[in-house]
Amino acid sequence: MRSQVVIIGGGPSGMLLGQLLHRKGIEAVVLERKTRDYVLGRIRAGILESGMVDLMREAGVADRLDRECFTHDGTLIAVDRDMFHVDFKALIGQSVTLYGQTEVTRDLYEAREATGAQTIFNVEDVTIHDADTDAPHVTFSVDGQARRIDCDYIAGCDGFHGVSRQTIPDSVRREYEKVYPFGWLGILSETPPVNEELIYASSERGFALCSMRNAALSRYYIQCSLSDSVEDWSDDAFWDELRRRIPEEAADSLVTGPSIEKSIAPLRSFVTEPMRWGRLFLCGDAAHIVPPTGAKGLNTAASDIHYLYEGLVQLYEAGDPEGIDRYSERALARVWKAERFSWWMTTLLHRFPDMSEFDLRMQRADIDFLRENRDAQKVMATNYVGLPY
Ligand code: RFL
Ligand code: PHB
Repeated sequence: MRSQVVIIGGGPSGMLLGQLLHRKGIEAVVLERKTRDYVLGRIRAGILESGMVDLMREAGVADRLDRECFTHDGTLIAVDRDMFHVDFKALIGQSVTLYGQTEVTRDLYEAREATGAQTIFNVEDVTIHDADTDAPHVTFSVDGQARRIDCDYIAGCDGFHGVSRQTIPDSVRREYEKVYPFGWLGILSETPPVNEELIYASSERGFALCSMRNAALSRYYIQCSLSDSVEDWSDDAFWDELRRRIPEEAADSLVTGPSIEKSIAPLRSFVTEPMRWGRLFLCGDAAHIVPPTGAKGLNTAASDIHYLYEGLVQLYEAGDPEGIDRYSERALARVWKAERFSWWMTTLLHRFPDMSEFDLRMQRADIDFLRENRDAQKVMATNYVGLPY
């Protein structure tokens, strides 16, 4: 079998790229290790930058998003019992969009299915061959049968644990990593959100985030220990702990209920360089990870897809390789700024186990400066709504 592009990974990066390329008449097969239901069952991101929303529109998959999304003009930052507002709209005239990654992925799957483009699920042993030559191919097995696809280009959209990144030889690949000494325990519950906008809360018991999916579905997170498991946290224990970490007015109005999903995610900052090797391009979590504090993971995946898509269109339509040749450089320039912002927001708001009294005072001074200084708030707002592509 032959395809112009093989996309490894049917998460949001791979499906968005597939849909954009399809609209330009560029053929791409998607290989996904899991089942469709498994992929659509993942609960992850909630906040979309305008760049991501524009890409969804360009891919022709934004009808439901435009109908059902919520616009957030700012966010709340809480410190112990105090709370202040960072008003993105008033500060820089921009907003963010609340629309779950689960919905983004569903819209992309439905649109792809309507086009008849090929997605192969349950693939095993995906292996990339000859990516540093002009004739790469991908082998895999499905239902016990060995398969091969010859192609022009390979997009490695297979997340942090995928095979694409590992295909780049050690002598070429550099990795930069910071592992944080805590995780996030998240729950989804069919309860009205505690507040219209998100509340990012720093407390002496650790970080908490109040988010949502819609008027009847809330998403909450608390910083937890890396040794915790989901079974250690009953719903009641979760709600009690959340109440202790958010301002009293929010705690008093919090509506609780049974969780319908509960999971723990470790926090990590990670970047691979370069993001291209020969005819293989890494996109999204396959190339970089951010801690979720700045809501940048999916959004940074989207900017990668933008650069790669533009590059491939420039190549296939005009025969000009400039865009794909500069893909890694362009993507990384934006990735590192998202990494910095996510690291900063994580450091600002979490309790690290080894913090000294001095470290705590530094953290407090940083938060106070943000509360009092409009320029500092503008810097935060500019990064949070998303840097230009
Ligand atoms: P994904 O979503 O991991 O998808 C990769 C896909 O590749 C498949 N795969 C393979 N397929 C074939 N062969 C192989 N060998 C394969 N290995 C893996 C996998 O099954 C999977 O389907 O990566 P992608 O597409 O790059 O998307 C990245 C985003 O999912 C991620 O960055 C965000 O979810 C991060 N994130 C957030 N990002 C935001 O922009 N805003 C947020 O508010 C936000 N909140 C979050 C988050 C991530 C979280 N967790 C759980 C890590 C909140 C949380 C709790
Ligand atoms: C979410 O709603 O899941 C969410 C929102 C903001 C973040 C992280 C996660 O920073």
